[in-house]
Amino acid sequence: MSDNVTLSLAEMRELSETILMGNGFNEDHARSITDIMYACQQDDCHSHGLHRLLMCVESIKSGRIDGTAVPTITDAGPSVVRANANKGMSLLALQAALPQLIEKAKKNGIAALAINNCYHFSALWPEVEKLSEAGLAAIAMVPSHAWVAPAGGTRGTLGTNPLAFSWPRRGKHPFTFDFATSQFARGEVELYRRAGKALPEGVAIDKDGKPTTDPEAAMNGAMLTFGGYKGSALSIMIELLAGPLIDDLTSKESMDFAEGKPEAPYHGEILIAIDPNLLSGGKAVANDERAERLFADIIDQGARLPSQRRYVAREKNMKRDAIEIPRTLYEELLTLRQS
Ligand code: NDP
Ligand code: PYC
Repeated sequence: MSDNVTLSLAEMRELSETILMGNGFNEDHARSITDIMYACQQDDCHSHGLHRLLMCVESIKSGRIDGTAVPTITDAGPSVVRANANKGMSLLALQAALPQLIEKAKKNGIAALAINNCYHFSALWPEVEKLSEAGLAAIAMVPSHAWVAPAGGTRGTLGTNPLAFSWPRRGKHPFTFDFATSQFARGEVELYRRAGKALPEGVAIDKDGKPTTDPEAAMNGAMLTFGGYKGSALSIMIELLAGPLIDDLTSKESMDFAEGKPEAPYHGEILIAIDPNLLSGGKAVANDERAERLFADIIDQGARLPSQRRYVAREKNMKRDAIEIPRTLYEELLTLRQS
């Protein structure tokens, strides 16, 4: 028997929506959560694909997420939209606020969306990619839980704090990157633990501050930022921009809020959308050509652009109408479907 199970794209969607609705999310939340996991699975981004259903169900079972929360969207200024997720998952709030963010960025050149009071578990690239599909450059950031030690530190203070950026390209998929500012995303460490694999050196320290390659010890100790003090500074910036700047929690405050419950982190998110046409004085077409020359020069050397792997995976998986997940995960998901 294979270690993996193959699902069609429709089966994957059905499995996810059934589990979410069977465990307390209403149809709108189940759809918006599934959309993002579907996108991840389709692009072979496994740490934030169907595996995250486990976190969604654990979170709602802990009794504090509102699986029926209706987000409140506020026009907070010419270039500012605020979305209150009202203790629901972030994704429905994002979905509801996105049209206003796009409209404001196109009108004023730049606009920001602050999402508040949301539980958050997802990858950010589908969000910035959507903004680039609307012709905008975009940045998104979130804190998480205080699992990551600052450079030179010994205990978790920072989150895994992802930073996502996207740049629109005419007739092509956007240039997009999205990564944790920790060496590894927490989800990746979990996948190593589930697979019984050792982590590479330099990813984490144990609870006594000693280097470790044991995923369990890493989860009980602290993870490390990428790029030493540089990643650490970026991570602190994300804490500030997606925390105090938008009147929401830092990773440390989010962890305290959870009171040890196995929930998704609870905090805010910031998205910034920029219109290349207004910012370049109406010369977006000419400047696009310059951006394309930059990309060509990178590819010409044998280097690859971030997201290139994803787009190849997407095409392959869409064509064969199939994705694979580990059999152990599939069996766990079937039990959630029945619960
Ligand atoms: P990775 O370390 O896998 O890096 C991902 C990014 O780097 C992608 O854009 C990827 O492109 C690009 N990349 C990877 N290798 C190369 C290469 N050789 N050359 C050029 N580009 C490359 O990501 P992480 O594990 O740090 O993060 C994974 C996901 O976890 C992210 O989507 C993030 O949003 C999510 N996350 C969410 C958190 C949350 O609180 N919600 C917290 C932390 C992470 P490609 O995809 O094409 O390989
Ligand atoms: O992988 O670090 C992570 C993560 C945290 C919250 C959601 N994903």
